[in-house]
Amino acid sequence: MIPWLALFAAFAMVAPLGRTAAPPPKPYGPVPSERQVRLQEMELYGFMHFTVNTFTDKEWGYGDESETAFNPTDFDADQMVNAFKAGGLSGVILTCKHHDGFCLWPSKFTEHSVKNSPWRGGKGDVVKEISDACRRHGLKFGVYLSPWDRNHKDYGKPEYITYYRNQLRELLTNYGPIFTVWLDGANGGDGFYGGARERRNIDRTTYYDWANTWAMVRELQPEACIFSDVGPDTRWVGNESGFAGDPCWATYTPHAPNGTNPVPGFTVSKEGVNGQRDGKLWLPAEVDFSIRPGWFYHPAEDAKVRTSADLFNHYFISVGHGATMLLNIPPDRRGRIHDNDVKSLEGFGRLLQATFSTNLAKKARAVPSNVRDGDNRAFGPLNLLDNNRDTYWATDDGVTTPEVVLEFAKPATFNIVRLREAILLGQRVDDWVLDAWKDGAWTEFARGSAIGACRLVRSKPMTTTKVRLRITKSPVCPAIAEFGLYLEPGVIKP
Ligand code: FUL
Ligand code: CA
Repeated sequence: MIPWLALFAAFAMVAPLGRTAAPPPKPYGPVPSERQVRLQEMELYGFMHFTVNTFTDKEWGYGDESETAFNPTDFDADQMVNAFKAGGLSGVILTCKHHDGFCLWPSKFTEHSVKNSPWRGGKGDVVKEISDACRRHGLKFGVYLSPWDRNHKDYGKPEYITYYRNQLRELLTNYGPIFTVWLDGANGGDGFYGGARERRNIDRTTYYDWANTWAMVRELQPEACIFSDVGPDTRWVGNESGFAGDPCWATYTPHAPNGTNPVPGFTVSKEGVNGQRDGKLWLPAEVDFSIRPGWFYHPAEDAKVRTSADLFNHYFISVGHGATMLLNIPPDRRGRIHDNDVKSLEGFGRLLQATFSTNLAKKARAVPSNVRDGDNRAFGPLNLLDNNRDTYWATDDGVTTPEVVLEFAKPATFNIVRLREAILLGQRVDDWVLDAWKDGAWTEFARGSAIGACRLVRSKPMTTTKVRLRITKSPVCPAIAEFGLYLEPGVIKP
């Protein structure tokens, strides 16, 4: 039994009035690991795309860029990390090396790095400065290390895999705790490759030998998640436009386009958008997209920064569909986050804060149609309102379509509903409906299928004394961790 489940069991044993312990519901289907739960609970974190491209105005450097191109004029890690923090982001994933092969840290294994740039007289280390700033400001730090390397002469040969692992080892040993390792599946073939200037095609199913690289990550940073098209901890949602499907199941079976072995860069990526109800793995989707049209900073895009309202909309269709939101904000040529991006992030952070800091459901009485084990408090409805994802309302095993009503003494006005399942017990619910009490009768205002770690419903504002959640289909008894109601600022027109 994993410790978290042991905790559930222990909790269940503290039944009131000396009642005997009631077993918690049995997990259903694939369940998350602790590291996956931790990542899902982060919900929203940031990408930082920075390299020679920032200075050459490119998205994919060819690999022949001079190290002297990298020269931020006013680098400030605190300013950047604070901008991420203002947006409510809980972590930063830095492109330590992008496809062009330039390293933002002074790697021992190449000359193609900050150590040969004019920045900080060749003594600088972007990875160190950003990871230290993250720790100072309470954000987690993660690494992106591009498997495709258009600079390295050995790319395509076995020697390069040794090089790649040596670099990953540096990143995973010298910069403190890493929350995620981001493994990009991209490969465009042609590159500089140490002057060869040719096309190098690799067999993606065998070349990288991912199993052994993953094992190294587990050994060096056991708490870190690994992202790739096939996991093992998080999957690509299959688009870079900023949304997860509805539904978006955390359960997923990656498939190769030709029916063989799926590997990073070789999957039917559009399946990532919804996952599959009967997916074999717990592999939640991560929604990566940029605050600007490009991943890297381009001066011509300064007026094309997404607004706070736009980011907020995307929160509902990523986090609100059970995925995590990975928002890219690229540093500019100073080595700072541009003012337009900072303003947008600050506004976004304020919207999140103003919306989710007050859970109106806390004022309600939750009245369920059934509680597991004859009203055992360990599974009771108060667990829906305690802002704790580990406690949940559950019903008896045979009761798979229960309902729970939030009753208010005075009418409440809300426009957002947040549902969470107790995901340590798997993704259980198939279908649900929400109703509000209106003019003496129930009126349906939303329905859906997957719930998972988080399901947000955003609608027009409603004022009512009763809100009802009906589970209309579930293969096993539901285990619902949270049922919250919120009102976003500005939706009520004066
Ligand atoms: C893609 C890359 O090719 C883009 O440049 C970017 O890094 C994005 C996050 O992943 O595969
Ligand atoms: Ca709870």
